[in-house]
Amino acid sequence: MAKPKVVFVLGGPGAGKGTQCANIVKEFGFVHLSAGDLLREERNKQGTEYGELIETHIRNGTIVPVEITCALIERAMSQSGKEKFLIDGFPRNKNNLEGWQKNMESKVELLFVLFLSCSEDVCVQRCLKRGAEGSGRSDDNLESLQKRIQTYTNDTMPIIECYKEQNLVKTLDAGRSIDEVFSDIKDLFKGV
Ligand code: UP5
Ligand code: MG
Repeated sequence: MAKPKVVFVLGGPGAGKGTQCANIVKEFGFVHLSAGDLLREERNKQGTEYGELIETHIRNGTIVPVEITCALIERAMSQSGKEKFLIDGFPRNKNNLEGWQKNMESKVELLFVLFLSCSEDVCVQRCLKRGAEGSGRSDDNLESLQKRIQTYTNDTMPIIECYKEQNLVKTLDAGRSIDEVFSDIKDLFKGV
């Protein structure tokens, strides 16, 4: 049987990963797996042993150990029964990358990495706006956002660089309108 196909979607907080993944799902039939959403769902479960640990990382903008995140992703992939996945917001640091390489890399076909590139300022403003509109996310506040940006710059950018060296990264300017960004995304997904 063919291996499941994967596109990683990376970019800073508020770059539009979730928004654009929803658009891609509608047009191209991928399954959207947001690592952040999977972690928030796990945190909210009754009786999970990881709830507190996940919440602490989310508030501090630090990264949950890969064993937890990768297991959630793998489970969601197999439960879906589908074969084309957008993995949104993962891998975000060296620990994530190494865990993925060890457990998952050989089981999937990585098509490319979609990098939604966006200025720090725009990222912060979008998340603050979402928070003010009642997102309910415990990390949509200035203090958490400063930490999320720091983690993104220090830990996630080197992972994107690593994939760039393998010529796997497709970069788009995500500071534009949702429609403008999606119009370019469509060109990238045609024929996938
Ligand atoms: N918006 C979107 N696009 C817009 C546009 N072009 N113009 C104007 N507005 C736009 O969008 C954010 C907001 O901006 C929305 O209000 C949207 O309408 C608007 P969204 O599509 O949600 O952006 P996204 O990039 O998905 O932002 P998100 O906040 O989800 O990104 P993060 O990467 O910060 O959050 P995530 O959920 O991935 O992770 C949260 C935390 O979980 C991490 O900080 C970490 O602690 C933990 N985590 C891990 O530990 N490991 C993981 O593998 C993943 C997460
Ligand atoms: Mg998101």
